[in-house]
Amino acid sequence: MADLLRLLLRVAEKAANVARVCRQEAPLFQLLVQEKTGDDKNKKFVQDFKTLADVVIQEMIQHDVGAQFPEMCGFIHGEESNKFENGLGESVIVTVCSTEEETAKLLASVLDDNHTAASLLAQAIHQDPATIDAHMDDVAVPLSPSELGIWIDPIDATSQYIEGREEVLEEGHLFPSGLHCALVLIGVYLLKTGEPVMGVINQPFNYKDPAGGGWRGKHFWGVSCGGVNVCSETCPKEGPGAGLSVVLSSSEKQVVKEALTALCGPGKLMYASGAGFKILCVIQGLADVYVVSEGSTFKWDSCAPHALLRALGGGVVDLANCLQSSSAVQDNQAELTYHQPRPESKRADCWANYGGLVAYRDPSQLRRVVGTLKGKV
Ligand code: 2IP
Ligand code: CA
Repeated sequence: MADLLRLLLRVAEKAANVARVCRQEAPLFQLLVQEKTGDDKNKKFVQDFKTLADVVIQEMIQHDVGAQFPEMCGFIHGEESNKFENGLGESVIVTVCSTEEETAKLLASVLDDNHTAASLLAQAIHQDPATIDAHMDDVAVPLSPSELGIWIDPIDATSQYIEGREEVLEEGHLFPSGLHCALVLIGVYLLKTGEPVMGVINQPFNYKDPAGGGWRGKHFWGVSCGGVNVCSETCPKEGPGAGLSVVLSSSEKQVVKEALTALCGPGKLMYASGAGFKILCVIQGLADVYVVSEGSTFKWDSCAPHALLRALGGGVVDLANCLQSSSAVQDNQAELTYHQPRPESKRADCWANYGGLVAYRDPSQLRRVVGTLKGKV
């Protein structure tokens, strides 16, 4: 497990490099945005963006993990399909080749023979990132890679990534939108039970050097398995008697917003972009709870941060399930799982967190939220 964690931290850092390169090179960035069509379309948006960066990052992670752990090859999945269309309407399957030159050649065919752009991207994909050590060597988790599956969201909050607004983050403050909401999410789950056991989150745009040195990222990780719970973050201390703080999508239903306003302390109902970013806010203690009442998030959005929350003693539950039966909350039966597609749904929809979700650190806060929403959603 320590080897896998180390590898995921490295590939997530590589992914963050690709995300940064794609924004730095303006002509490259222009070429990258494409509109999603058909069943892959996230229902929530009239327009959604599929970027070549997304596809390339997902393929790169699949390639690197598959190379070190061949037994995991068929069990690494993500949001994107690797079929990409170039300006001439030709369909190209984007993959990572064994050499930088070959990858550059393949990418050039998607980038309408823009060899400069293709070389820049290929360079970032094949570059070795700095080693990130999680100091996990002394933690023994008896799991073999053949028991594990992976969910990848190459860039969550794509709309914020594309819009590109820069914020200077301050410790302890939730900044609702901007480049920092874009995250690379890699979650590992047990194939048999669907429990999330390891998560790596990379925030490529965490800090911008005011002296012009560019963007620096930040990484977060957690392992929760067989009694082992380790996380790069520590559980924030609760302020005495403070009301609950909740983070929501700005497009959340009015009835949910109203019900939670009554439960939250003044100014403690907040809004933010990005499903992964909102769960990260709960991990970091910037909010106590994240609620989504509809099936607008997917397995690749929640798997990685879910593992971190479990390592901190919290979790992510199916909201509909909790509202139906109180015992589901009490007996820990409502936690989201990641191994089974929803029957009779197509493509992306079969991996939606269909019943909505609640992400929490403290189970007693989860119970308060569920109690408040009962009969109202
Ligand atoms: C999206 C992204 C959106 C989120 C949506 C996700 O993933 O995180 O921001 O909506 O649920 O599926 P909201 O910000 O309203 O919570 P992606 O950007 O990868 O499509
Ligand atoms: Ca996403």
